[in-house]
Amino acid sequence: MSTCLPPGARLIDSFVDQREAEHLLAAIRAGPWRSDLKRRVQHYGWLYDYRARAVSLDMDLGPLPSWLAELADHVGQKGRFGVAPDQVIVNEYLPGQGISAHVDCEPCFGPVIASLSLGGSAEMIFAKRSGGERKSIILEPQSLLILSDEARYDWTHEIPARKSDVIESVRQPRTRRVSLTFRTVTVR
Ligand SMILES: O=C(O)CCC(=O)C(=O)O
Repeated sequence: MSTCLPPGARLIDSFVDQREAEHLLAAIRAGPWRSDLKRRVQHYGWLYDYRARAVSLDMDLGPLPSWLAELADHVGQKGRFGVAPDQVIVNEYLPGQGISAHVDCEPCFGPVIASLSLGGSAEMIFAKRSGGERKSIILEPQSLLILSDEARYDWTHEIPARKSDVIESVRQPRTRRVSLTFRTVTVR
């Protein structure tokens, strides 16, 4: 498996600094966790129905909270979203937890998706939907991953449910990782 990003993906290191990361983690700590998946999640802006793979008008949760709104605008600009993200899902991954291979709901969300990593690092694996080519990267804390074009639509992404990853040839135990995924809802 080659270690790099699929076409249309970008990784921005140190997108937030340590102070902002701590501020975000503190706000998330006090946020409304949902436990309907194997991992805990928080939904902001719009609720996403994982089972139906849908967002509908009655799932509008209102504007993003103030601690997220400015960050979402910044992500939207850096990620060239066109229309600023108005939905954020916070995922908490304890060691051993991951997210299965998927492409984010195509009719629900716009053409750019971005994910900010906080806390621990984890390997993300990309697989091309036709042909099965695979690539992988380590998502470092405070980095922002942006998926557009081919990376958004033609490749799945996955975080294997593992307790450790091999990083620079050394097996390293995972620690708690929290991610914020930014999307623009297209249901109107
Ligand atoms: O944790 C991440 O960085 C990715 C999250 C993700 O793929 C998702 O919420 O659909």
